[in-house]
Amino acid sequence: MGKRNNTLLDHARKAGASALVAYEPENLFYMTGFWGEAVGVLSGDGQAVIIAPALEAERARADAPGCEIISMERNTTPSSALARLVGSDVVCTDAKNPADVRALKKACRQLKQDPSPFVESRMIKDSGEIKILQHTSKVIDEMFELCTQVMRAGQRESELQAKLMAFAAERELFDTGYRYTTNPLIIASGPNSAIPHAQVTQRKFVRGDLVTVDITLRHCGYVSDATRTFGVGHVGDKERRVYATVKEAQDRGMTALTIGASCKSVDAASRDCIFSAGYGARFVHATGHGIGLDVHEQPSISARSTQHLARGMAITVEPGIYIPKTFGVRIEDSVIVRKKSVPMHEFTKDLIVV
Ligand SMILES: [Mn+2]
Repeated sequence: MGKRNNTLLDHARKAGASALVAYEPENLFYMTGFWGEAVGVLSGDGQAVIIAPALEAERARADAPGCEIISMERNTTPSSALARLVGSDVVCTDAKNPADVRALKKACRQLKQDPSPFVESRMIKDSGEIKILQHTSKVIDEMFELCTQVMRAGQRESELQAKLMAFAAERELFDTGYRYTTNPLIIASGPNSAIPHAQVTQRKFVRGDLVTVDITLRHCGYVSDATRTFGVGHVGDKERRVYATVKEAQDRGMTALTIGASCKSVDAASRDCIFSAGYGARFVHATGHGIGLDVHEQPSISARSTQHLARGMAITVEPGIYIPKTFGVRIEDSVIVRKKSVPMHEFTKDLIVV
């Protein structure tokens, strides 16, 4: 935690602040090791303090043994505790809730509503974080393996999701709580696969379907994300051509991914390949995104990104082609950026027909 908090304070200083206050659970966890309903305070001396409602105090004490825990009544404003801890500081915070912002303004010398120190620090993963991501990715690979064993024509999307989530839960991989879909996974069959963020339905797989299986799960706080597209029974020529194009685009994105490369150039490597094949307009999202304590974090691997890749970033490369109301293909790996980046996923990207 010590090293991580020094990094946080370095980035706070760059933002013109001397202390940090975290309200978002991801940032609180990054700062303290405790994921819960509480406020994390990091003052200039590098010492993190957790202000937690009484119901969370015991868990906070167990998960963040290095932190002082200040227990208080739920839904009361911790103004006096904040004033004592960071009263003379310029404070950077991720707080969005107006009541939290008011309390902070009252407590400290100056407040900056600027989450950038958290964003910047979290973007580069340390070896402990990378180990968790690698383990999570390995379990996701096992889930693709499970798909090849259990998927069959006549099975519902929802049935496959249930099987996969049981497998995941037994291995302590859980739903990420991503707010823009209501299902833990994306299992999109036939025409549903033309929708990048399809909801899981009761549709049964039929011979000739492509099925996109996008597995985004959290383990020990960290999210890994990978996608494979399977065929059911038989795959037509057009589907095979589109699959080959996406596979080539994913491969080119992976090859472009090196320390110092612009995120834009990685996006272009994938996008140009799809464009040349005549499907430019059918690739309707960015090539990738950062992963970590959040499903989508910085950097963004998109055409408009101004960021560059650095050692230790964790990102996805996930081009796709979506033919409305017909079918779609997406292939995605999570990767740690190194001089020569290698994906964290080993499950084949060749088309598997079940
Ligand atoms: Mn993704």
